[in-house]
Amino acid sequence: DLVPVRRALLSVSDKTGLVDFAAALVKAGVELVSTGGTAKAIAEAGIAVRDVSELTGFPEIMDGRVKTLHPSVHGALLGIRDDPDHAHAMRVHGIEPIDLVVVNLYPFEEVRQSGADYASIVENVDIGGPAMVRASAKNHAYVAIVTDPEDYAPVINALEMNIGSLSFEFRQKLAAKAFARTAAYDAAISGWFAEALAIEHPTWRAFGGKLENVMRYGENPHQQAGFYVTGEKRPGVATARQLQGKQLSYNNINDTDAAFELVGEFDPAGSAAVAIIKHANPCGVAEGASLKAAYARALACDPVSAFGGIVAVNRLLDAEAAEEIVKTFTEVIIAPDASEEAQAIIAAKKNLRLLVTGGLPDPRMAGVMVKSVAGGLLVQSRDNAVVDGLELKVVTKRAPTAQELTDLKFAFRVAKHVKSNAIVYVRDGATVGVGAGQMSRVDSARIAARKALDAAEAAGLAEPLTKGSVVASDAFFPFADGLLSAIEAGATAVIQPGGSMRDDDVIAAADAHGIAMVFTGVRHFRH
Ligand code: 93A
Repeated sequence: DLVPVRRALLSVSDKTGLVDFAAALVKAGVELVSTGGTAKAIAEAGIAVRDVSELTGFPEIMDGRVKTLHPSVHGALLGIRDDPDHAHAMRVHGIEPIDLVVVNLYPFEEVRQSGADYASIVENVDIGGPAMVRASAKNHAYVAIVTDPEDYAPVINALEMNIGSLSFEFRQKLAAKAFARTAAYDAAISGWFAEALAIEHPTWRAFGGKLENVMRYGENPHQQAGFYVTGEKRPGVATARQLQGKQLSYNNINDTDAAFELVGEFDPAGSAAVAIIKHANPCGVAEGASLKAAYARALACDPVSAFGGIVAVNRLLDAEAAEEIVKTFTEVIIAPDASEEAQAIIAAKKNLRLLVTGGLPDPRMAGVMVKSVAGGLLVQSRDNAVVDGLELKVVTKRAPTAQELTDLKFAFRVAKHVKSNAIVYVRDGATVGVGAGQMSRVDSARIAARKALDAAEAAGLAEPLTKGSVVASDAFFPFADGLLSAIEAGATAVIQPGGSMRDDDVIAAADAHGIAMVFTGVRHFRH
């Protein structure tokens, strides 16, 4: 399967290593044919090279748009040498066979990155180059195609080893690489169009799922975004029916998902529950006898942040709750269902999106979560641990009271849905302070306590609701300081995974203040 390399066609935009490679090819007895700029660079180095117009009998025309798109070139690349008809056609038409093709394409990607104007970008869409690359790669039974300067040295080595020939295996590998290059090149071009027209970006498809819609923009206005559905049977933002309002934005979908997953932690048979979400974190979660009562308490936790938030409820949205919710500017409401009356109330707010899901997600259900990192995807199973299924261990002298224990579980359920480091204060089935997303746990504790102070001030209360509250931490306290900060804020009981090297210090601090503390043994990091 060794094919001797007698003639090479070189046409490269990136001229890295070109002259050395050309010289080595000539030394190996290869005749060189080349296009305008490439031929010039080779000739200037004093290396013999024929111009491709000599082969085609045709000059480069249209500013180079047509230089190699000619039967003399493509016949030389595509002809099956062992086929008598093909060989005959080559003889009759004077087509000189080409055994090695060296092409790298117009730098479309770089030109596009450089912020060039539309016409320049279009001009850098290479047509003749990919045509030669694909023709040679198709005909790899006879032709070797080199698309990467990194392969120049291996080609010369192989030619030396096989006394002027290349093996089939080598040509096959080069062909595979060539098609990968033209595929990536075309993806870059169609990606450029996708951006300009706000249509599906070709690279998104690699992540799977079915395209539901292309958003006006992503997390920020200069980012493109699409929403793909996986088909997972789970009541939630991807399967919900939108009854009214504008199209959901990227951030809306992300926040609505966070809201509904959180409210799914609360069994609607037990009590009504409401979660208000901003930037994927809860700014208030509460249970109540009715959704209206629960909403009022959720809102009271942080009324400032709730402005422009997402509201999720765990029961059929009724009229009295809808009436309360529309009093605050809200982006999205998501509910298992909504009564006709509630729908009519919401209809008065044209832009407010109302989503109904037909049920609640099961927090225990297994599932997959995907996150992209530079050059890769991180995949993990969904955090489906729920506090009711955990064995809680009292580690302090004092055990929590029944009311404290109920609130501790509530707090831990919420903490699972707060970005780490998460600290959640709860009193009587409502969050009264949430500290989210800090790099230090003690900062989260302080922020949560300070927000409770602000809320108390806004409500005209004498003291913050953290006085006599319980507190949850999504991961263990590495030191006693975070716990001491919570005690200072007025927490009387604590729930946390435990497992720190300094658990003994933390337990001693709790005991010294008469605090009840339970360990869950399970951590709820969320990033
Ligand atoms: O303008 S093209 O689409 N039309 C062609 O016929 C053609 N032939 C080669 N682009 C064409 N090429 C490209 O020109 C090659 O892919 C290479 O990137 C470049 C080399 O041009 P020069 O040798 O003039 O520097």
